[in-house]
Amino acid sequence: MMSRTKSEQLFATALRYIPGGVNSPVRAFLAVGGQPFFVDKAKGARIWDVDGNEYVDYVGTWGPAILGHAHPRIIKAVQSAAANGTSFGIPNPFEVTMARLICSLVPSVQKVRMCNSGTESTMSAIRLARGFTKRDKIIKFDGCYHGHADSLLVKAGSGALSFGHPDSAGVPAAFTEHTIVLPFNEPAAVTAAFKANPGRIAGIIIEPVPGNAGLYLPKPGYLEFLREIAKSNDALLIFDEVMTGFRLARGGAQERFGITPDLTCFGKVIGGGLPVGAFGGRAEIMDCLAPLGPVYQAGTLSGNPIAMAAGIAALEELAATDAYAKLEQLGQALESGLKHAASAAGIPVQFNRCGSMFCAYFSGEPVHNLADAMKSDRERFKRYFHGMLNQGFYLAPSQFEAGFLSTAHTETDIEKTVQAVRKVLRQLG
Ligand code: KE4
Repeated sequence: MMSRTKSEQLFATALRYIPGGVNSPVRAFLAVGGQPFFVDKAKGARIWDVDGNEYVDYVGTWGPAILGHAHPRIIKAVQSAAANGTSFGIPNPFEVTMARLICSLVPSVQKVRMCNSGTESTMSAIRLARGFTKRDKIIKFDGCYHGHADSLLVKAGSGALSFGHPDSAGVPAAFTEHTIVLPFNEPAAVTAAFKANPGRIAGIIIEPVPGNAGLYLPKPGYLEFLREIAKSNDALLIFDEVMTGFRLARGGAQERFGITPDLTCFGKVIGGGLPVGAFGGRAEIMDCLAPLGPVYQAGTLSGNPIAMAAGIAALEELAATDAYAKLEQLGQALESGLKHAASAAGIPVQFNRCGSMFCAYFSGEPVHNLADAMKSDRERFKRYFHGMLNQGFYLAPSQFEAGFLSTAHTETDIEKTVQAVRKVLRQLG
C-alpha cells in the first residue's frame, strides 16, 4: 500500500486556506472518495507525488499534456521567453505566430482572439455570436461542459425548449433564461427548439465529442445535421474544442469529422500547460470584436508571451511529428486490452474512445449521451479508480471525466496498464 503521508499533511493545511483544499473541484476526489495526492514533479507520461510515489498519468492535466509532461521543446521555449520578461500588456511577436499557426491548422478560423482559459473562450464566443446575430438564445446540450460562465451553468428548464434553469447557486434565473438545454444525439429536440424559437436562436454550442461526462461520440450524421439546421436558421455553429482541439486531429474534431463550424473555442493543448484559451472563426464574425466592432472582450494576460511560447512549441512539435498516428496506435492498444480484460473478468464495461480520449463506463449498455452515462455503476468505478491508483496508474478521479493519452506513453505502459486492470477487475468480481 502506498504511503501518502506528506500529501495528507498538505491537504490538511490546504483545507484551512483553500475551499475544499483545491483550486478546481474535480481535484478533490469527491467522486471517488479518499484524498487527492499532491504532485512533486511530472515528466513524460509519469507523475510523482510528494511522497515519492510514481504513477502513469492518464489525465495529462485534463488534456494539455498531449506531448507528455515537461516536454523539452516546451520547457526550453518557456525558459527562453521568461528570460525576456513575463508579461507586457503590449503586443508581442509570439501572439502573431500563435494566431498564424491556429489559422493555418484550422481552416474554419480566419481570425482568432487569445484569452486565458476555456471558460473565457466559450463565454466570449457566445457573446460574439449574440452580438453578430443580434439574437439572445443559445442551445447547449446536457452533459456538455463549457466552463463556468453564468449562462452555461444551466440545466434543462421546465420550459425545456425555450429556457434553462441555473444549476449552480449564485446564478440568477435571468442569466440562464436564454440558454436552451437539449439532449445530445437527438436531432428532433434541436428541430423542435428552432421551431419554438423562430429567429431568436443566436447559436448552438457543442463539444463535438463530449469529454465532460466521461466520453461519448456523436452518432453518424449528427454533427452534419447541426451544421445544416444552424445554417438554415441563420444561427451560428460553435464548436467547443477546448478539449478536442489539436488532439483529435491536427485540425481538431472539425477536421476528424469534416465539419466547418462558424466559431471554434480552444484551450488546453494550445497553452502547452500554461493558462490559455482562444476563440476564432470567420473574419466577418470576429471583426465584430472590440476594438473593431461593438462586442467587448478583453484580458490583461491575453497573448501572454510565456503562454504563447509554450503553446507555439506544443503546436509546432505536434505539426512536425507523426503524433496523431502514435496516439491512435496507443488508443487502439488500450481499447483492445481493456475490452479483453473486462470480458475475461465477466464485468460489463463500455469502453468509449475517440483517438487519444477515452472512458471506461461500468455499464452493460452502450453510452451515447448523459442519460446513458448516468446508468453506470459509480461504486464499481470508485473501487476501480483506487485499485489502479494503488498500482501506480492515475485515472481521471470521476466516472464522468475523460482519460487522455500522450505521445510520451509507450506500448509497454499500455501493456502494464492492462495487466493492472486485469488484477483490479478480478478483485471487483
Ligand atoms: P477551463 O476554464 O477549465 O480552462 O475550460 C473550461 C472547459 C471548456 N470546454 C471544455 C470542453 C472543457 O473540457 C473545459 C474544462 N475541462 C475540465 C475537464 N473536465 C477542466 C478540469 C477542471 O475543471 O478542473
